[in-house]
Formats: sequence, structure tokens, C-alpha cells
Amino acid sequence: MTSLAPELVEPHLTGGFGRPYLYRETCESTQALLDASQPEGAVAVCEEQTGGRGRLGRRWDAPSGSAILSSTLLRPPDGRRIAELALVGGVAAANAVEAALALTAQIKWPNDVLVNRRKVAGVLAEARDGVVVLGIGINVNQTRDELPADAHPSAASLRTTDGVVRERAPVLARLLAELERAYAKWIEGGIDALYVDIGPRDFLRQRRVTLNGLSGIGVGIDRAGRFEVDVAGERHVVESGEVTYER
Ligand code: BT5
Repeated sequence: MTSLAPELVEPHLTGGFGRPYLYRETCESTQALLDASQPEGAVAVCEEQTGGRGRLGRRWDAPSGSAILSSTLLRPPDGRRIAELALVGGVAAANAVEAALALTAQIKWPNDVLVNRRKVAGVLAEARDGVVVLGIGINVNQTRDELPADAHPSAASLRTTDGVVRERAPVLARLLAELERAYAKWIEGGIDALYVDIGPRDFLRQRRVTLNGLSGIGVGIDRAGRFEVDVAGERHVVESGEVTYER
């Protein structure tokens, strides 16, 4: 089994993110290992989470040693919309997944990365004490049986997508390099500066969607990172929420 121990990951790091690199075999959640005392770009990684978190109190599950379970400490400037960081993480995860698979990845607003309509990565942005802890989970080597069976969208790993068992360390290093790049662009120019990475990957565009009590056709993610829905010819813009969609 491959490992994400520091001596295997640090040689692959190309930028500032991942320094320092906090590593544990087991933790409750990598989100709980970082706080405002850490510098921007500090990263926590575990092989296994006993209380892995999704959004809205949901769980994130992966067998020990099978996935990338990472959190990165960010210190965005005051006044920025924290929810946008889920999309920044989504861009980073989509780029890392595409580089590993040589297949295109889609972004399902606000925080999912899909390949072939299945979720291979999820992002969780949590603000506390003036910092943001950005959690990114990527399913790498899980077999079909090791993925949650009842998830919506249904779950996949890089392995169930192309049959390849991979070293996780280079995928993690790529993720951190992509996150550093995407975050720097976002600091400079907001979601608009990342739109080239988001617009063409927008999974919900033109799909029949329901969110926050609105049912309509997805117009897509806008240049501010919100989601637009066409409800009977009238456009609604949503800042955050849960989307259900029809195939
Ligand atoms: C997310 O939540 O997609 C955010 C996931 C963030 C996970 C990372 S791992 C490192 C860091 N530390 C943490 O504790 N969390 C972050 P959400 O959209 O709420 O999706 C959660 C739902 O996805 C669950 O209710 C399940 O149905 C499903 N799910 C659980 N584990 C999954 C997996 N490994 N792959 C795909 N779907 C999964």
C-alpha cells in the first residue's frame, strides 16, 4: 500500500502549499488539525478519518490508505465570499484529477468534482477565527465495493474510472500546486479570473435542477461563483444551496 508520509510527499512539492505538512495515520478529520496559529498553505493529511465530514453534517468516508484526505489553511483577505473557495478547491481538484486520468472532469456547483457523472472529489470550506480551512477529498484507489453505495451523485474513484492503482503522493502534490495557483488567481481577480477553468466544466448547465425551492433549468455558474436558474423564463441567482438534478 502506498503512503502519504512526508518523506514520500515532500519531494513532489513544487510550491509553498504543503509546508508545513502535518501527517497522521488516523485522525478524526483533517479539518480539525489546522487552526489560525498555522501559516497560510499549511496542509494536514491523514490516511484515515474516523469522523470525516461532508457539508451540512454529512459524512465523508474512505477506507484507510485509499484516498487523498487533505485540508489546507487559507487566510483570504477580509470581505471576500468564503463560499467561492469551494469552487477554487473544485478547480484545483478537477485539474489534478484530469492530469491523473487524462479524462475531463466536471464541476457540479457548489463543491463536487465529477468524471463520467460520478463524484470523484468533494470540497468543504470552513471559516473560523479569521482563517478558512479548505478540505479536499479525492477518491483514488478505492474499489467499487469500498465506495459509498447510496451516494448522490454516485461515487467513483480514479481506480474505478480507469482501472489503474496509483501512487497517491504525486496526485496530492499536483492538487496542492493547482490549489496554490487557483487561489492566487482568485485573490487577484475572484471567480471571474478562474472562469476559464469553471465555465466549460459546469455540469449543471442546461440540466433540469431544483435548489432552494426553485425548479427550473440550470443557466450555469456565473462569474461571481453563484448559480443561475431559469424558472419559467425568469432568472434567479443563488448564492449557496443544495442542488438536485435530473439526468
Ligand atoms: C463534500 O460534502 O463533498 C465535502 C467532502 C470533503 C471531504 C474532505 S476529506 C478531507 C477533509 N476532512 C474532512 O473531514 N472533510 C474534508 P457533501 O457534498 O456533503 O457530500 C457528502 C455526501 O457524499 C455524503 O452524504 C455521501 O452520500 C457522499 N460520500 C461520502 N463519502 C464519499 C466519497 N468518498 N466519495 C463520494 N461520495 C461520498
